[in-house]
Amino acid sequence: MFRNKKISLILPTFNEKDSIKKVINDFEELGIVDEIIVVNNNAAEGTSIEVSRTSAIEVHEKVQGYGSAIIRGYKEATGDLIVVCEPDDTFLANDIFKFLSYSEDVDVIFGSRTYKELIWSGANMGWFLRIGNWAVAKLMEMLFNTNTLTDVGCTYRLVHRDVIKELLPTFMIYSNFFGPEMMVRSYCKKYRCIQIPVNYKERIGKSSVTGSMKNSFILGVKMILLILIIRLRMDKFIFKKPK
Ligand SMILES: Nc1nc2c(ncn2[C@@H]2O[C@H](COP(=O)(O)OP(=O)(O)O)[C@@H](O)[C@H]2O)c(=O)[nH]1
Ligand SMILES: [Mg+2]
Repeated sequence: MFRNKKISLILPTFNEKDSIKKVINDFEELGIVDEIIVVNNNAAEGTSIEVSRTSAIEVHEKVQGYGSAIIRGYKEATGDLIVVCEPDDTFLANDIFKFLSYSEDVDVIFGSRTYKELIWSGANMGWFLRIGNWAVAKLMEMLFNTNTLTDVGCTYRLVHRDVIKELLPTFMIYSNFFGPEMMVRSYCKKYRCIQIPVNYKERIGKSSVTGSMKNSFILGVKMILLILIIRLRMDKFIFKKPK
């Protein structure tokens, strides 16, 4: 609980068998998270056993995709404040306090992984990803007239339950570029949003999204197109929700 508000944590998982238990334990130790929901998205064998050794609840989402897993978690969460993080040990559990401290001021809080001082050695945030995220964030900032944005792909976020319930029907992207969609949908609905710096560490295990420069480049182009398409209100003609 945080000031009488129930806290839910969502951890989507695909390939984090070797780190998920540690990450859950890190959040458990804080003593403030009321509900931990692991969304098993056809995850690596052995993941469920690791989760069963913790207090987390596991749900299985069959539709593949980063967005699909997070959306499922949002549907399951019962807390007043809903936090999404990753079980690959790239984020610090302790950073949840930074999100909570702003939760009384605004509706949605996005993390940013591009602050040099908080990028740990070995983290997958070299110059290309850092500048790329920053550039796409600036495009969003300009087109949607937002506060300062410096990242579009950070999973670590906090949203109030009533806000996410209103946003859920607007989501059309269930794949790897769900992150920027959630941002622009929040701005379109005129929610109060801010972005805050978070620590970003070396991953345990291999990344399945931004592991190579080629994948990151393709993802970046898709994100730019998505932002432009939503700005031009063409999304309903171009995207289809999976059944
Ligand atoms: N690539 C991928 N990631 C998924 C999927 N479902 C859930 N995820 C989660 O999305 C998060 C981001 O993936 P990750 O490989 O860490 O990418 P990175 O953070 O860009 O290096 C992790 O928590 C994954 O477990 C999926 O279908 N594909
Ligand atoms: Mg990751």
